[in-house]
Amino acid sequence: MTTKFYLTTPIYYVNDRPHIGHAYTTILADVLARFHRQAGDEVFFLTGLDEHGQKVLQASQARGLTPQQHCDDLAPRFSQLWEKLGISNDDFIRTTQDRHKKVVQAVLRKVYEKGDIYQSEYEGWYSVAEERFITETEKESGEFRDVKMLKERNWFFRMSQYQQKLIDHINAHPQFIQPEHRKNEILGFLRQPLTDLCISRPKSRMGWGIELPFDTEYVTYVWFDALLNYLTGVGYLTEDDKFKKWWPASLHLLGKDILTTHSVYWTTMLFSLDLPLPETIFAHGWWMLGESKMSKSVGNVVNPLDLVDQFGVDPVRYYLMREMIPGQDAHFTMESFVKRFNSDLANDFGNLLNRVSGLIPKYFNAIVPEPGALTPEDQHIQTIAENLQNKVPGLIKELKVSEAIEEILQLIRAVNKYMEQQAPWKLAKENLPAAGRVLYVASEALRISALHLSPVMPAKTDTVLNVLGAKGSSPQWGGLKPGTKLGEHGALFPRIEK
Ligand code: ME8
Repeated sequence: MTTKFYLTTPIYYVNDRPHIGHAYTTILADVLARFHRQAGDEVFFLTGLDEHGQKVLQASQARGLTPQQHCDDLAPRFSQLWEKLGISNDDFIRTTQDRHKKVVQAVLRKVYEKGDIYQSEYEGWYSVAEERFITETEKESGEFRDVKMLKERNWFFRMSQYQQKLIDHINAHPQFIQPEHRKNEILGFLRQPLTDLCISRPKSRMGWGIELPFDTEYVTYVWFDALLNYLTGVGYLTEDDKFKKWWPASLHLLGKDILTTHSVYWTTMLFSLDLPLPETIFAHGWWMLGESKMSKSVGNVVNPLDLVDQFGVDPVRYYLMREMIPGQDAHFTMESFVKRFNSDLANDFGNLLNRVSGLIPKYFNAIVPEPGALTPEDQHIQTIAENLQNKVPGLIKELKVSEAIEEILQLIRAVNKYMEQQAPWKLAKENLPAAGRVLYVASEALRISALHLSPVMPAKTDTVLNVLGAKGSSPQWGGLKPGTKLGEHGALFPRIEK
C-alpha cells in the first residue's frame, strides 16, 4: 500500500530576494520529499510566495513599482533559484493568483456565515514590523519593533472560542507540534487566555490584499490569507478529488519564527472550517551568522547563489542538511563549509569513487568483477550497508536528516578503511580474484551509499550511479551486477584549497 505524503514549506514574503534561510527550509522539504518518493510514498510537495500585506507593499514602494509589478518581478528569482537548487516541488503557489483569491474569499464567507467573524472597534498596541496587534505583555518583552497605539474598527475571527479544543488536540496528538520543546512553548502560550484575531486591514491604511467579500472597505490580514495557501494548493473547493486525496497535510515545515501563527491561527481557522488538522507542524531552528539570526532586516544574509556558483549545488545542499540538527540553531561559517566539503565529500565520498573507478579499469578492464564467497571482513561491510535500510527511514521519519547522513557517511568511512586494510592494489598482483572480491564489495557499498544519499545530493549521486551502471537499482545488497562496464567521470568533489 502506498502512503500519501503532503508536505509544505512556508510561502516566503516577496520583499527581497531569497537567502540561505529560505533555501534551507526548501531544501530540507525537498530532501524529505525525495526520501519519501524513494520509499514508494506518493508525495505532493508545495512551496510558494506570500505576496500581500504591508511588508510587500513597502518593498514595492521603495522600488517605485506597483505591488503587483514588484511581485511579478521578484517571483521568478525564487522559482529560478528553486530550479537551480534541484527542488522537486509539485506546485508553486503565489497568493496573488486567482485560484487563491477565490479560496480566501470563499473561506471568509463560510466563516462569516458561521458567525465566527464579527466587527468591533479595537484600540491597542500595534507592531508595524510584525503587522499585528500585540498584547501588553508582548510589548513589554521588547521583542517587537515599530510599536504604536492604534484605534481602528476592524473584523475579528473568534479564535478564542477554540482555545480548549486546540489544547486538547495538542495533548492528544504527541506528533502534532514538533520538536517536543516547541510544543511545550505553544502549550505555555495557551495558558494565557487567547484573544480573537483581527483579520482585516482598512484599505484607507493598507490596501494591498484580498478584499473582504462582506465589506469592501477592508482587505484580509496577510496571515489569514497566507495560511490558506495550504488548502488552495491541493484544490480546496475547486478540485474535490484532489483535495480529498491530499488533505490533511502530513507535514508543515517552517522556522520557529512562525510556529505560533501555524499552531494557533491556522489550527483554529481549520476548526472553524470543520477540516482536519495537519498531522505534524515541525519548526526548525535558525541559521545564524555570528550571534544574530540571518535575516533581511538585520542585513547579514548569505546569498545561496554565490555559494552554488562557486562550489556547486549538491555540496551546498549537503552542508545545510548535515550541519543543522533540525530543531536547534546552526551557525553558518565558511570555515565549516570548507571543512565539511573537504572531509566528507572530497576525502570520504569522492575518494571512494576514485578508488573504485581507478582500480577496476586498471585490473579488470573496467568490468565489475565477480565477488565469489565473502570473508568476514567483507561481510562486515555488507552488514553495515544492510543496516542502513533499517536505520535511515526511521531517522528521516523523525526529521533527523543530519543523523541519517552521518550513518551513511559511516558506511563510506568504513569502506575506505576496509580498502586500506585489504589493499586490493597489492592483492591484484598475488591473487586477482581476491582483489576482485574486495573491489566488488567496495563498489557495492558505494552504490548503496549513493542511493541513500541521493535525496540529499541528487546530481552527484546520479553521476556515481551512472559510473556503476546502477541507476534505478534497489538498495538491497547484490544490486550491483558483476560484468557491468564502468562509466567514466570527472572529479566529483575537487578539494577546496585555501
Ligand atoms: O514568515 N534560518 O515569510 P518569510 C532558518 N510569509 N530559516 C529561515 C531563516 C533563518 N535565518 N530566515 C528565514 C514568512 N527562514 C511568511 C510565511 S506561511 C503561510 C507565511 C525561513 O519570508 C524559515 O522557514 O519571513 C522561516 O520560517 C521562513 O523562512 C520565513 O520566511
